[in-house]
Amino acid sequence: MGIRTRSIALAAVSAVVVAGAASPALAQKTKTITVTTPKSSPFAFKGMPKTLKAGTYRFRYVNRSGIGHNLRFLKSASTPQRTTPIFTSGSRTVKVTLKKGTARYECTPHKTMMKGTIKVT
Ligand SMILES: [Cu+2]
Repeated sequence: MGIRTRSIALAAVSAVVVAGAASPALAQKTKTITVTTPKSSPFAFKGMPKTLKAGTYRFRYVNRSGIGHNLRFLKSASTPQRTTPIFTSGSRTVKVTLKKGTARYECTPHKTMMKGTIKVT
């Protein structure tokens, strides 16, 4: 039994480990939804869906307004409370698991005009 035999055996083990890890990770990949507040519409959440299937989502909130905003999901029967920090430029991400019902979201400093709901089916 030389060095060559041993290398082949190790290569086979590595291949099995990689294949086993890749399949479940792909199947459970969290969907990312990008929501943007553009400069031209500095108090809007553009790209926020009106309806979604129940499940876990990553919301990537892009703020191009230069105004301090956050994207906050309010606690309800379908939504746990989750929020990005308040920030003025760039993007932040919030991960949320939605259940069937109505999910509510807002920007905390501007909640009278920056708010909405998602129907979760
Ligand atoms: Cu705001």
